[in-house]
Amino acid sequence: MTTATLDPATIRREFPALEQSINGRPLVYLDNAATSQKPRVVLDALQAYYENDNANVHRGIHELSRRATVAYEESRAKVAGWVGAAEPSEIVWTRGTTEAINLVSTAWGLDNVGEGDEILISVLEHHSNIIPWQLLARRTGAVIKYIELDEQGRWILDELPRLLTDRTKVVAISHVSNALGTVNPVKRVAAAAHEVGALVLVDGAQGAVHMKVDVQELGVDCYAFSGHKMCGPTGIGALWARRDLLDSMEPYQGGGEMIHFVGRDESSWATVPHKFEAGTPNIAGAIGMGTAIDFLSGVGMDAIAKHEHELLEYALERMNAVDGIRIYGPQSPDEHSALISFTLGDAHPHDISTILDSEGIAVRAGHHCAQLAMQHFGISATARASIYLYNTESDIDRLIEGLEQVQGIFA
Ligand code: C6P
Repeated sequence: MTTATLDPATIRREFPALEQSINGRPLVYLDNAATSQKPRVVLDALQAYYENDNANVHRGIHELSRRATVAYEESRAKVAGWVGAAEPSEIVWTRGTTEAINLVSTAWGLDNVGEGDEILISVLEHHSNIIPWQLLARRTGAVIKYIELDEQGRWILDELPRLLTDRTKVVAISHVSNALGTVNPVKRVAAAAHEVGALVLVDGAQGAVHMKVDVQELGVDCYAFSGHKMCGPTGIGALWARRDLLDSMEPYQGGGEMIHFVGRDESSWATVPHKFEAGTPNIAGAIGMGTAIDFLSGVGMDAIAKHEHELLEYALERMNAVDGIRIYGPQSPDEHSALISFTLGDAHPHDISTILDSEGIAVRAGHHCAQLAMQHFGISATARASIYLYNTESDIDRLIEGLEQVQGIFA
């Protein structure tokens, strides 16, 4: 049942991993952008699949295979509903966001991008949305262009008319930055990209996790996301793409399950989405991701977004009062997802993370697989606290205590 508000104390009880102590202190988990913790229902669904229904999908005539196939395809339908796909066949299971982007850059890119064509990405992208396009450019002779950032890590869109040309074949952009938390104006860029006939791919790894996503409303062609950042298991994710686009693409990998007929010289392919799902898939992972969607839907995405926003405002206010702190990314919480990237005086982000860990507080430190964004600010790393539905004000208070300790050591 959807509720307008959420009680994190109740929610936390669903997550066994949150019940432990680290270095003698109750765990404060603020590394959700890297991966979220998993609720008991997801863990139970994985166990139940292996205990009761374990069989390969779309292959057996027997009862276990039938059950596994039904659960696997039901999960696909849930994922389709999660992002507003027109039909479940528009969802291709992948290992995660990274594989979904590589699928498009390879299967679509090699047939549609040629020498001198242009690929537009942004300086804010995760390496998963840079390297696949660099590989494509290297193989085809295409050129990569960049949307630059302003001093708050927002895209500079005044340049868009110059950046988009009749050679632009694809625009690949993130919905939400994992390095700074910026919520990007994807819809606006997608509309401009379509005017020059470019394909629009969105890296939704940090998007579909925190907000209701409707790919039709966003007006994009492909949306890639991962299960493990939204309470699901690792090793599973999805690519949503328009059906006609998927139909027009060659397979990404060859093997079992993706064929219709195999001959000695020529073979034909299964229909979409199976054409893109060679080999035995991550069946348990897919079922777990569907269960995670049920769980998040039960809590209510509006309630989750509201809770995270309130916590973000609280965290920004308290963190801004810490002496020597610098917070990167948009200063307004309205342009900001529930993730705060920061440095503190002369303390190296790795030292910040180590000291916080000694207090049982988990944050990430490093370049966050976004080295271009770090270079934009002339730094090599930040510390990053990322919030999810089970975090509380008291988690933020513990973070502040930890930061004061760091400050004391490096003063
Ligand atoms: N970011 C982080 O700590 P995979 O690994 O395929 O599930 O997701 C890759 C990915 C792509 N795009 C964005 C915006 C991401 O945040 C991530 C994963 C993690 O920020 C691990 S580097």
